[in-house]
Amino acid sequence: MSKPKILVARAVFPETIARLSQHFDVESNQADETWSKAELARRLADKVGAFTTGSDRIDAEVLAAAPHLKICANMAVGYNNFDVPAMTARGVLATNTPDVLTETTADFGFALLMATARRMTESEHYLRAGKWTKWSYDMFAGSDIHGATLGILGMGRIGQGIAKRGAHGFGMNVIYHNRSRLSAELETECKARYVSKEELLKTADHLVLVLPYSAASHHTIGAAELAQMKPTATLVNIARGGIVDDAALAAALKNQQIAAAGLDVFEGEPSVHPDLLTVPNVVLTPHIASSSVPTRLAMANLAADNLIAYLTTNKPITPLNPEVLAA
Ligand code: 8YV
Repeated sequence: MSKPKILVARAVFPETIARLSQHFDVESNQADETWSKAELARRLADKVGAFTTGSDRIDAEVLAAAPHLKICANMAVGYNNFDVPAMTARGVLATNTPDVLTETTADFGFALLMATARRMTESEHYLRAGKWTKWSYDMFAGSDIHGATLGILGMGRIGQGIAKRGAHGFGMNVIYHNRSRLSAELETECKARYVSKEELLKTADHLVLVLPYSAASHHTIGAAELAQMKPTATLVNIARGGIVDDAALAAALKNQQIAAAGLDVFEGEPSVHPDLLTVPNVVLTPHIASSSVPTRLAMANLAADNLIAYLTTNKPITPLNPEVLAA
């Protein structure tokens, strides 16, 4: 009997391909070519499953070209590349990779915060450029992490991980805002106090964004919000491009309306707003918050396991639209 056909839309660990190949006839993109949406749709025409990443858009148009498709397994916890209602309407299961990346991503969020507040990349560029000729009393003087007020916008698993690092590791005063308030037990565990968005913006010394992207969270931080922040504040975005209005942020950094920003995600990435590339008080990284070797492997394996579990036993591990199963 021939094996079911699946598509792996981007290059992944060879061991993940090998694992999938035990169950499926795998077409993979190990060359890591950049496929257009039309190309992705064309390759999905005869597939029952797809292994996707955040760069692969699955919407009604793609689904219309993939009549046999039963599941798209995203190697990401975020899934704004999926039109989930369109997938549900077509009976296509969506899965993501929660939990396995929480601690690694929280580590990175904290690292980016520290690099930003303490001006690490700016000072490194200065040193590499041969400009360091003497000690100065205020050389790259930044802001403190310990004892400062850490604001977190979006208090899911990753936000909680950052809160715990700040509160327990660095003695920070942690405040947060979220669509829904955490239980009293979780607030105690994270040593975090719930505040309004306005209070968060006004009182945070360091504001970290960890909320999911949707039409509702588009430009959650724009010119008006940046204007409410302290002039000494730092802003860190490890969530998604589009949550911050990058043009407004570049202007705020240029005018020193806020002190600095650390950005791992960008509107329209991998393109980066040109003004962000010219301001010195910003640390820029190419969407790597989850990128430790063990975590990326765990994410790939969970996406693969979702494909295997659903297509062989009908029991996916981390479904996003379980109503498809009931139907
Ligand atoms: C991924 C991420 O690297 O999991 C997420 O939501 O943003 C990252 O961990 C990226 O989306 C690739 O799929």
